[in-house]
Amino acid sequence: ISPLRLEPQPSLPLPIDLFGTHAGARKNSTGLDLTVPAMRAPLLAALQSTAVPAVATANVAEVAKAFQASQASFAAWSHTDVAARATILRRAADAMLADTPSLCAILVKEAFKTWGDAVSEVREAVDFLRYYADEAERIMQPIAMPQVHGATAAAYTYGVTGETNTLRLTARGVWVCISPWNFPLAIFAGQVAAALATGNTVLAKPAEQTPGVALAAVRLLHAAGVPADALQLLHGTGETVGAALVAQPGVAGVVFTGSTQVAKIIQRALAAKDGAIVPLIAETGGINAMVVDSSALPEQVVDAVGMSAFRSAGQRCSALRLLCVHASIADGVIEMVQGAARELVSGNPADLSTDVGPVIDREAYDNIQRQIARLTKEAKVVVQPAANEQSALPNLIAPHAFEVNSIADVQAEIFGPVLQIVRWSGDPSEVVAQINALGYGLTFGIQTRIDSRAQALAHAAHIGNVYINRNMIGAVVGVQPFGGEGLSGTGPKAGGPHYLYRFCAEQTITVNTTAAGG
Ligand code: TXE
Repeated sequence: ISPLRLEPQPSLPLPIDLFGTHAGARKNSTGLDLTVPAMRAPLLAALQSTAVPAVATANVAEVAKAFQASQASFAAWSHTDVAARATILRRAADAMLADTPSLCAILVKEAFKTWGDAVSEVREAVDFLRYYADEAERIMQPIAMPQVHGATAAAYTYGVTGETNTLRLTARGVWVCISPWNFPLAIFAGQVAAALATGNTVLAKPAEQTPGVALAAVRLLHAAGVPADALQLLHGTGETVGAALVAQPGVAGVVFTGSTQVAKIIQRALAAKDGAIVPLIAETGGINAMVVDSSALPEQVVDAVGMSAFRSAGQRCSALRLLCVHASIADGVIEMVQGAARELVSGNPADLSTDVGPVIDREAYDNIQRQIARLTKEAKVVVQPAANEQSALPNLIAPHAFEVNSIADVQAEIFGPVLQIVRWSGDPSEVVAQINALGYGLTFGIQTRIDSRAQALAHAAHIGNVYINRNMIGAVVGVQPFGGEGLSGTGPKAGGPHYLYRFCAEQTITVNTTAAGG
């Protein structure tokens, strides 16, 4: 069975004019200097030579067949030694790294990533593969449990003699991996690698906007040695293929990144199924705030805002949405935000000097424009692009900022380069309480020169990732485990030491060593 029938994909309307426009290009957000010819040349060559792979959508019958094939491949893959699975994933990581230019070219053409964002995304995907390979090897060794817990037998009531206890982790079965378009390679690769490293088999459905880069990644994983049936790719919309995957009887788990609304749809669908209680790992959006007190350094704040609110066209789940600035420095900070926003170049992502590319599609564009129109009426306009900046490319939205009256006015996540700013005075812990009340809990920034306050506010926030005196972009694999609370997701954090446990079943084996045969 091959869910990957190839059909032409309409090519994307990107006016590519690379060679005339990159004179004077600047270091981009990753710190990668694309003005260095040796770094730039392979990327630009790949842009010319790499086409976005074409894909075909699956139907519901194909989903069911793919599921059966996945179940059939589970025994062999889950019994493959963890070290062998890890070796395969590391081989795929090496291949992915070697393929950086062509993967970047697909990300630029298909997801409208800037070059800097594309390069850092490939690196993140590579890191996910390597990290989960290492982690699986670390955690999947059986643990011989002690006969008595604690330093002294006297500390606990019970100990055991005459038996051994072993704790082991095992794969659960077929995992459904559903990924979004905003990190169509890194999130996709992370989900898939976590499930495969732990011995599960995978049915993956990438976002319908970005199927090509997922297909390119799957080809590398298959070539590295992942059996075809252990990793299958199903393309189509969420409502059809996504829902059909979740509905398969016998799904062992679902890992999802996307909107809160769809996470809840999946949770309800899983709960309604007969049979086992199926785990869901969901990573969703957030109304991410930054609290700036009167001691903060305005330059640092504004750097953080430029990076967090507007880069990647605001299409990161971690992006800053709400800047809460102390009234005593608000005028100065707002003026600097206006200046910083003017500095950002919005335009063709294939152009090396572009900071902000188009948003993913017309639907996203229309949604963001609706929110901009509402805020233009209800709030004070702080940053608005010139008309010619807006019309340079289809679906381009240059940075916007609005001043709103209160935190409670901010009800929806706007998944685009739109910042809301609110002034506060009084007790900063009250501000954190209001941010907590929004119900999301993904990222949170604190800007202050008072260390004790920074720690107190961080501890008061019901938020998964807190960034003190820096920007709020960051999910460094193995260093900054990433994931939220409340409406922002279930955890465990991706790229962290607890993530793989959720993909595994735990088993203790107790052997009576005094019995015959023991
Ligand atoms: O996400 P969706 P979209 C948030 C952000 C954004 C919003 C919408 O708030 O504005 O989501 O983006 C699949 N059963 N984030 O529309 O719809 C779908 O096909 C099973 C946050 O892209 O949630 C895609 O593969 N699957 C974020 C995936 O779910 C379904 C990243 C995500 O789609 C389905 C992107 C269904 N019923 C968006 N419906 C982050 N945390 O990074 C859809 N899907």
